[in-house]
Amino acid sequence: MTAAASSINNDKEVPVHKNKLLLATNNKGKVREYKSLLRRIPFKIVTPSELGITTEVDETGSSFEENAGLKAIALAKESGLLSLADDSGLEVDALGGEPGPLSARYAGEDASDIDRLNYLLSRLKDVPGDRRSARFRCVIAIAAPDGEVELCSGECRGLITTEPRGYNGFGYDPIFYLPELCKTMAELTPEEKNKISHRAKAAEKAREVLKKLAR
Ligand code: ITT
Repeated sequence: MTAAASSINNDKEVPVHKNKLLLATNNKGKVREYKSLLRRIPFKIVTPSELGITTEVDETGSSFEENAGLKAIALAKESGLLSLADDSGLEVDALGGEPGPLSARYAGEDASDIDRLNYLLSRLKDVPGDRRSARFRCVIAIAAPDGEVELCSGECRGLITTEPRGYNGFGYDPIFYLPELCKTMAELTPEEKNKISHRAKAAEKAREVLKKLAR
C-alpha cells in the first residue's frame, strides 16, 4: 500500500485499536465469515449498515480484481475509512469459467441463492461427474480513501454435485463438493470452512497487509 494509505494509520496519537476498517459488503454470509477470519486484526470492523451507508456499487468490471477494487474504492471514498471489499464466485471448468464474476447475477438480478444454484445445476445436467470440476475464487481489495488499493486472492478447488447437500454457509456452498473431506462446503462447520475456503486463503494475506498498515 502507498504512503497515502499508510498515513491514515500512522498517526501515533491514535491508538491502533481505535482505527476502523469498513467491511464493504452487503452480503450477510461474507460479513459473518470476515468477522471470524479477521478477528485478530488491529482494526475495529464496521459495516456499511452500521454507518448508515446504503450505496450499491455497480460491478461493471470483467474480473474479480476489478470489481473488488471498484467496491473497496467507492466505499473508502464515501466513508473516509480504510475499506475491505470482496469479489468472489465460482468458476466451473465445463462452462468455460462461468459464472465467474457474474456469480451473484447468474440467474437474474432478483434471484435467490437457491435459484442461482438450481440454475447452475440445470446448466450442468448433461455433464458427467469426472467433468464437474470447479473452483471458488475470492479477491479482497483493501482501499484507502485516496483510492490506493492492495489486492489479495485465494482459491479452493472442488466438484459440482448433482443436487444440493448441507445447510451451512451461503450461496453455492451446498453444491460445492470437497473430495478430500467427502463433504460439500455447506456440510462443513463455519470453523471448518474458515480453515480451507477461498476466502480464508485471501483473508490470511489480507491480515498481513492490515498489520503493516496499522504500524
Ligand atoms: P457484495 O458485492 O455486497 O460483497 P455479493 O453477494 O453481490 O455481495 P459478489 O458480487 O462477490 O457478492 O458475488 C458473489 C457470488 O458468489 C454470490 O452469489 C455468492 O453467493 C457466491 N459466493 C461467494 N463466496 C461464496 C462462498 O464462500 N460460498 C458460496 N457462494 C459464494
